[in-house]
Amino acid sequence: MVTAEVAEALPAQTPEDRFEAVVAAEQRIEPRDWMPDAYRATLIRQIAQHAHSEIIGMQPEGNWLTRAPSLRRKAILLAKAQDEAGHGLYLYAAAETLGVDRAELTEKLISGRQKYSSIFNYPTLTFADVGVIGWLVDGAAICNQVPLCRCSYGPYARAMVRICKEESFHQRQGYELLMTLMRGTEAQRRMVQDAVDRWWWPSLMMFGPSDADSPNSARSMAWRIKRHSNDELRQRFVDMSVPQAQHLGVTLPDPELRWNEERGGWDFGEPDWSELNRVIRGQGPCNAQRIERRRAAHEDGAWVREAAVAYAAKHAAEQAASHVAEQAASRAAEPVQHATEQENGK
Ligand code: FAQ
Repeated sequence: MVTAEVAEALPAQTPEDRFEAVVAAEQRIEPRDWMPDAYRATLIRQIAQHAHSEIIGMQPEGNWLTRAPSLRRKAILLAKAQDEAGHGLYLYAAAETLGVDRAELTEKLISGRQKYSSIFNYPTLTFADVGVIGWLVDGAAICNQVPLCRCSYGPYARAMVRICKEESFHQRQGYELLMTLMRGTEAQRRMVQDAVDRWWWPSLMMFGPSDADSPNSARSMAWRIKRHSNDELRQRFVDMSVPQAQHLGVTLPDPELRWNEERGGWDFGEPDWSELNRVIRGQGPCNAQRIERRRAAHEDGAWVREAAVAYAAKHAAEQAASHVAEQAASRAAEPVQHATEQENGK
């Protein structure tokens, strides 16, 4: 394997060669390194989509903040939504290292020119949905994102390390909520099963289209941005979730689900790809509502951005003025110092 040190030492190395060698050696590409334009564009597309998903992803759960059944559940949910806002911010910051501006990315989201995960276009009808989002949606996010901690682009990989730790906490929170409901009344158990029935297939769709229909996978895997294909990760998620569903006491809504002894994994049915395509195209149950809410929040927040810019300008002007004053004071002190040195016979 070529290491970066070896790559560095190669004579007459082109930037392209160095890029390829660093990626092949499992080292990181950093913001100031040369990178192919298409690599940069792919990262901006994926990181922006990921950041938008975290921000829009607060909405379905936010629906239950004022109606959580206890103060404890409300505090937990509020903390989870705050984590998601934080994830969005790390990811926008990672995207900015590639030379794009966060304001520009937000504009692209609210004008429909950039995507966010299909999963957040489904409604949260009962409080059990909050538990199922934690268990299945965060569970799918973990399966997809743990390998991204080894992504070839440094700032994205590093952001993912912290995000994954928090997602794993979120998943356990969701599972604990569901376990509590399953120990409750018959009506609560039915509520959990109903939520699982509605969220199972959309969770499988989070991994993207099947490998045969995934135009970006091959190149992203060659560049070591993605480390596994969409289908590989989907399989990993099913294998992880089936025993968890059994332990919980719910049925996954897939009649084709059965253990395959030969491959040591669960066989499962084909997701409805036409539904995924509809949701990605903006025709899911809540697409219009999600974007409208995001646009309103952005417009309502205009005064905060203006205040922050005004404060930054004032702070910079104050710093510049104090720098000028310091320089003037040190120039004024110079002749005195010179005279003192002469007096001392230096
Ligand atoms: N939804 O060629 P591929 C979370 C698009 S965060 C919408 O396979 P790629 C935390 C795709 O962009 C969840 N669009 O694409 C949380 C591409 O369109 P484009 C978000 C989708 O990039 C939990 C086209 O289809 N996670 O859950 C979807 O190689 C709870 C062709 O697809 C990430 O973003 C979809 N499901 O693979 C928050 C993880 N699938 O751009 C709150 C990082 C595909 O060419 C509560 N992203 N598309 O026009 C990835 O790993 C990848 O981008 C994939 C897609 C796997 C999503």
